[in-house]
Amino acid sequence: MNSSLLKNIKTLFKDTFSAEPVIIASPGRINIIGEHTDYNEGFVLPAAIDKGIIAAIGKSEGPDCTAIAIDLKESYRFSLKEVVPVKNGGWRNYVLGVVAEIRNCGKEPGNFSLVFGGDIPSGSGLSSSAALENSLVFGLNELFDLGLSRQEMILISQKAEHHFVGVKCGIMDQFASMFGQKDKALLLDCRDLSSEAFPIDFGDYEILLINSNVKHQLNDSAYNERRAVCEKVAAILNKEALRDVTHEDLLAIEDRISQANLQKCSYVIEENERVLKAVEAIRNNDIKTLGELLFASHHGMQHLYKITCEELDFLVEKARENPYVAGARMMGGGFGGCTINLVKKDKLESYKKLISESYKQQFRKECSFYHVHLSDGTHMIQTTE
Ligand code: GAF
Repeated sequence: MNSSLLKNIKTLFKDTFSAEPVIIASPGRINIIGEHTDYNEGFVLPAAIDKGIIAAIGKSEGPDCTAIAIDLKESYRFSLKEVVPVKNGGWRNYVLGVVAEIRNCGKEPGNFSLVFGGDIPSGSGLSSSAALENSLVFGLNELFDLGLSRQEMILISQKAEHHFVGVKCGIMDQFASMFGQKDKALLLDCRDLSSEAFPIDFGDYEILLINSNVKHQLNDSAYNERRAVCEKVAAILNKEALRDVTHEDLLAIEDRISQANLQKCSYVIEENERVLKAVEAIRNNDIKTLGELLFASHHGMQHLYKITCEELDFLVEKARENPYVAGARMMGGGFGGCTINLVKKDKLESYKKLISESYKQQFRKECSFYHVHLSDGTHMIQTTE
């Protein structure tokens, strides 16, 4: 819990609005492995982290709703009579989208006031957007007694992103943010949303996130294009999703799809298999195998799925060369954001020094480092906290 952020949000809310708010903490996520497998109804291995969004939400007596983004020092007033996407609306569309999708479920929130802020830089690939969506739907559910289950809430968050932001995301981010558990990772089957939370112990190694500080832009059509390719190939094969497709199936339609699309689908099939192998490796405390799977995942995203960038490839290459890093890969949607690295605990500081110097030399800009702890999902904070 970021106590200074919490204090600032509470103070601003109190100074601006008269109602007593509910305060919601909603975490971002990491993903150990399983990238772009979620919308193919496959497996993912994410965890919620101790960084995310804090939102104060209260009922409003006035005729409108007001939302304030404390970090950006921006505020937005809107009427529940007109909830439509705003062109280039940024964070506003997450807020509007959640309201619209709650209504699509037949529930009616009243006018509200919202102040929110976070400690994950947007564009770092740690799912600040899912954290924001979840905090709002969770808060409105509390405030207006809407009777939504956690599962209904994550589907609302996901649809808000589809319809108001324009990203056809899978369910991993919203799920991890909502259902995270302290010190545990979640093996999620994205087909039926069944999951298993299990304790993570990397022994002598620790997770280090390195932000390339290249802002990833999910609404970049590249994400939606990848999804469309996967769905098209599954449809050609008469399968529900790529989850059901094998390498042999792909070879059978080799002359009907481009080489590039065949490679993309191969990546998804392989990545799905890697998730299950990674779970096995974690259960056996086999960090070496887990690390190799992370490197292989990055290799697939770089050469087959083609969603990395120069900076991410550089960071993973450096990790590969270093004997104290068991594995590394880019994380999230791609084209920027963070790499996840498994680094020997007693070499962390020297590794960070080495990377920050070489990254600066190569790209004339800084990378940033984050240490994260696995934490609980979206929850209400007692106001005495
Ligand atoms: C983004 C999406 F929001 C997720 O649903 C997932 O597809 C991820 O990219 C890639 O694994 O974070």
